[in-house]
Parts: sequence; C-alpha cells; structure tokens
Amino acid sequence: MAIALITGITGQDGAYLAKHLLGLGYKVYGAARRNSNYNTERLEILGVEKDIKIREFELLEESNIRNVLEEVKPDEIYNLGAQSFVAASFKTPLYTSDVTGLGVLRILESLRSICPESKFYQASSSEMFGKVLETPQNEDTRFYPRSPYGVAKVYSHFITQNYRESYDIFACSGILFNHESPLRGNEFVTKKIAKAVARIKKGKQDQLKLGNLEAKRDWGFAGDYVEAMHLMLQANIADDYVISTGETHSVKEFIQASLEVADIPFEWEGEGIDTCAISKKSGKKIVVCSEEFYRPAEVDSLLGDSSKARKILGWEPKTKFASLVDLMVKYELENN
Ligand code: NAP
Ligand code: G4F
Repeated sequence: MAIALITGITGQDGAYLAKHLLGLGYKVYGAARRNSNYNTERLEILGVEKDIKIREFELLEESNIRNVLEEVKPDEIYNLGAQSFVAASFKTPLYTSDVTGLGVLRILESLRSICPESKFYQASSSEMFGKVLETPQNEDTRFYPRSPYGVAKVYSHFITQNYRESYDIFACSGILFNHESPLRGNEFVTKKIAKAVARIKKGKQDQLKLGNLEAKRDWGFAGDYVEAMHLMLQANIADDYVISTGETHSVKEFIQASLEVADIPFEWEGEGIDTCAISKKSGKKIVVCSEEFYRPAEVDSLLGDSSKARKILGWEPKTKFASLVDLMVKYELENN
C-alpha cells in the first residue's frame, strides 16, 4: 500500500486530496500544526476523518518536519501547507515568507537526507503571474508577483525546481489557478459571496461588503484540481504544470451568478468603488464596495492555459463556472 503524507491536511485541498487518495487505496498521513483543537471539520464533512493518521507538523520547525519524515517514510509528499491568504500576506509579510517560502526548503532539506526516494508535490500558484506579462498564462510565462504571498510562492517554486535539478529528487510544482468549493475558507471571495448571498436570502444579513469587483479569476473546482496533483506524481518525468479551466470571470460576475442562483432580483448601480447591487424587492443596497477590502497591489486578471497537463497527464477540469457557483450557493442555502 503506497503511503502519502499531506501537509495542510486541515485546509480545503488537504481534505479533497485525502479523500481522493484514500479512494485510490493509499495509506494517508495528515500533517497538521499543533492546535488546542485540530480543525478536522473539512475532513469530517467529506467523511474521511477517521481514515487519516494525523501527525503534528509545523512548517516553521525543521526538527519537527524531520521527525515526521523519519517516522512516516512517505512514498509521496504533497506540500499544501501555507499561509495562503493573499490579503493577510500584506499584514504579515515576514511570517508568510517563512511559512510559505522557507517552509518548502525545510521539507526539501529533510527529504533529501531522510527519504530521497519520496516524490514531492509543491502547491505553486497562479498568484506568481501577478501583473501578467501575457495572456493566457502557461508554464513558460514569466512571473511578476504582486504580494508577499506571491513572492514567497515564486521562491518555493524555484527552490523545488532547484532541488529537482541538483539532487535528482522527483519534485513537481502544480501552478494551480484559483479553485474553490463549499470547503473554501470563509475569507476568500467566492465563499464570502456564497455565504452572504444565502444569508441575505434568509433575512439573516442585510449587506455584503467587498473590495475590487473588477478583478478577474480563472476559477475551478478544488475536487477536480486535486486529481491533477496526484497525476503529476505518477508521470514518468518530474515537471511543472499549469492547472486551470481556461475561462475567466470577474468578481462582479460571480456575485451576479450567485444572486441568480438564490433567486434574488437586483440591479447594478454606480462604478468602481461606488458600485452597488440594489434589491428590486426592498430597494436597499445588498452589495457595496469598501476601501478596507482593496489590496495595496492587485492582480487584475488571470487566465490559465493548461494544455500541457491535458496532453501529458490526461487531466481536464470537469466543473464549469456556472456549476461551481451553483454548487457553492446551494451548499450555503442548505447548510448555512
Ligand atoms: P488553506 O485552506 O488555507 O489551507 C492551508 C493549510 O496550511 C491549512 O491546513 C493550514 O493549517 C496549513 N498551515 C498554515 N500554516 C502552517 C504552518 N505554519 N505549519 C503547518 N501547516 C500550516 O489552503 P488551500 O486552498 O487548501 O490551498 C492549499 C495550498 O495550495 C496552499 O499552499 C495554497 O497556497 C496553494 N494554492 C491554493 C490555491 C487555491 O485557489 N485554493 C491556488 C493555488 C495555490 P490550519 O488549518 O491550522 O490553519
Ligand atoms: O478569493 P481571493 O482572496 O483569492 P486570491 O487573492 O486570488 O488568492 C487565491 O488564489 C491564489 C491563486 O491565484 C492562491 F494562490 C491563493 O492561495 C488564494 O487561494 O481574491 C480574489 C479576488 C482578488 O482580486 C481580490 O482583490 O477577489 C478580490 N476581492 C474583492 N473583494 C476580494 C474581496 N477578495 C477577498 N478575499 N475579499 C473581498 O472582500
């Protein structure tokens, strides 16, 4: 039975990947940082919590990482752990660089001496393309990160590549574009919108406050994307792959589609920071913009070209934008 170690097991992708690997017959270890109460909620929602062996794991602490690798000796390591919220990285740039950037080096150094045969997956990000230099973005597009998070991901991407080339480690980076699900963290824009729209529908919330509604993202479904992570580690050659849908939509379009799923009639008014959505029923503003959610530097538009993954890995996204919005808003209407 193959053994997988997933860091960031308590996060969105950790939960979907664990479920996928268990379904393929893997023995799954989940690496989670110490907490007064491990946050296993997502694993419980997917019904896999009892099948995963949790080990204490802190990306800031090399001795801790070494102990886990010595005990588990994994065939495959999926490094999904990170300070992953872009907006927070402007407030905690040093911490983000340490966890999201140097954390990867700590794992690679430990892997190199303890289990050099382990295959390694690094969670790279479309945030590395930042102020994009071409559209769509593929594996050869130059990076231009726009946040401390993006810069840390560029570091971790290149250190993964460097260890692959220097020490012949089977190390891959998946350059994943935004992927969402009902298990997405509450601060991310899609979850924030889906949750608020359901609450507005039920009369539990009056208004949703957001930042830049013009930003565009290539949004896919996390359940589809974790399959690509696994496929990368089964390929003949270790390499890097863009994973995306090839469609881009604005935050405004996501709101529009969400209000339609919840059957809330509305109309748009204003432009830029004065944009708002007015309920046709109450005449009140149900969506407004606020300076507090704008970022010091923005990634305006992302659109991925995942033809390499389609060709070499045989991977393709199954969930389109409309189905993703439907899935997320209906989940909130039923469970919120
Ligand atoms: P997420 O839900 O925010 O999960 C992040 C995980 O990292 C959580 O389990 C968190 O643990 C853990 N973590 C944070 N700091 C840690 C530390 N110091 N030591 C050990 N673990 C730590 O993120 P996600 O959406 O699942 O994304 C997974 C990975 O893919 C991340 O590396 C992210 O940057 C990257 N990525 C995500 C996307 C996307 O659209 N989702 C796109 C491209 C790349 P706690 O539960 O204790 O906080
Ligand atoms: O949902 P977001 O916070 O995701 P963002 O910044 O694109 O980052 C996510 O995707 C990356 C892949 O490209 C990952 F690497 C990263 O870990 C994370 O998963 O914001 C999306 C867009 C941004 O342009 C933001 O400015 O939505 C805009 N936005 C507008 N109002 C908002 C809000 N974002 C958030 N979180 N909250 C708002 O109120």
